[in-house]
Amino acid sequence: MKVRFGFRDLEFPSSELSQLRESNDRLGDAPALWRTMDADGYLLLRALIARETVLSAREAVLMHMREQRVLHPDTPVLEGVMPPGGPSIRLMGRKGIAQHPDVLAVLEHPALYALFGALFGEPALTFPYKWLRAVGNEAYTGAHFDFVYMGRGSQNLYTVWIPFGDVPISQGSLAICRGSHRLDSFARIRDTYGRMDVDRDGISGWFERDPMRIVERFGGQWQGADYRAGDVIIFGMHTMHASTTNLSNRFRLSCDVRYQPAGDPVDERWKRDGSGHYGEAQRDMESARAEWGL
Ligand SMILES: O=C(O)CCC(=O)C(=O)O
Repeated sequence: MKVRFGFRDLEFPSSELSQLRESNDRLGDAPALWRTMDADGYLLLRALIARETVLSAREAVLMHMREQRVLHPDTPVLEGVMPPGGPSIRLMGRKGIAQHPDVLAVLEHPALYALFGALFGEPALTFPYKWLRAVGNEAYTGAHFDFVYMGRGSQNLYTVWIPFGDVPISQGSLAICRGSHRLDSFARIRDTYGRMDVDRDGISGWFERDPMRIVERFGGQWQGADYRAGDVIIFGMHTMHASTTNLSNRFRLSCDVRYQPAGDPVDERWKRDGSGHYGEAQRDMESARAEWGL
């Protein structure tokens, strides 16, 4: 299948973009899950959440989008078709549609609390802020570490990326650079960019707009997947990730949320009354990378 990654056209699966590995066979075995997380930098868990629960959340988001007039008027709402050149919509936050009960039923699903409770060996908490996204045609997310956006609290913080519906790779889905969290060839990136804070350091967040350049220069392996409603992918703050480009005429709906041990410090920006991001990017990534010799 032809996909676009950043602005390059690639085949999937291929040596450039291979298939993410599933870890469902390790569910219930926390040490085995940790071994996979340590080796690969992620856990892809299929059907962790009931499909119907995710589809109800998808419907709630799309009904909201229809009310906001961002969907193509002459198409079925549940397909989430965007009008040519239509407006985008901001969905993230601590209020509004991101906190709809059907949406929270997915993002704070008991299966996620149970999984993280087992992984941490203590109760888990999740940030009230929810990064709900409707990603339009030709849009994608550049390669980055999540640490730069939320690294002030727990050292044991994890992202869960959750597709709101079936999201084929050609519609823009999450891709991981396997090995980026541990390979020696990424050490300089982890020690420079990987210690930044977008608000404190006034830096733009994406390390690279052209994700394939990362593996060409530093090694690792980009991996992606076609996702189904109910699947989740979990990764740590220093796993390089990006999304493929949405080549369809339908919004890609997804949400990324964070889990950590409940007893650990929490990045104050993402608490119930936190500020969210407050800094402005003063430094572009190109000049920062030149200073770091990257
Ligand atoms: O959904 C996306 O396009 C980006 C998600 C992401 O960067 C994340 O989950 O940390």
